[in-house]
Amino acid sequence: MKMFKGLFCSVVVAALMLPSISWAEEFQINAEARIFNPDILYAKPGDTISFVNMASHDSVSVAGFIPEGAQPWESGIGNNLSIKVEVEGTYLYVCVPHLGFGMVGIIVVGEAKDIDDVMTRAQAKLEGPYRRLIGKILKVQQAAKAQ
Ligand SMILES: [Cu+2]
Repeated sequence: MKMFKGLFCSVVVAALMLPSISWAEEFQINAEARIFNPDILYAKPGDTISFVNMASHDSVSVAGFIPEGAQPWESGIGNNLSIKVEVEGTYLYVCVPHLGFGMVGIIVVGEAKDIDDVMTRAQAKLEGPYRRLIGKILKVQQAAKAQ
């Protein structure tokens, strides 16, 4: 019995230590008036990101501007939404009702290795208010170069 107790304690201790190595984080992106805060979020594969305070807002991933194999999302207006990001790369999203105000954001999962390609495609393909994303892509690009 004593041995089992010792073994049990070892397992508990090991279980408590493991998450400190690979613990997935949870982030919140708060919808505030006409912006997402933060508008640029850095996360890791496996992390969860929640869009909160979404009354009158939505969060919609931009088609063609999330990594290949990643799940697109669309919260619907007024709905909070949690997504789990698994695929490394750059994700662009917008709030459709407030797109004209520049209510757009970027999630970078892992390293922003694809950011130059994203910028090239964004300049070629994004139209109208979607071009508000280009300034934010530029910030991620500059941060990646500064490293
Ligand atoms: Cu909005």
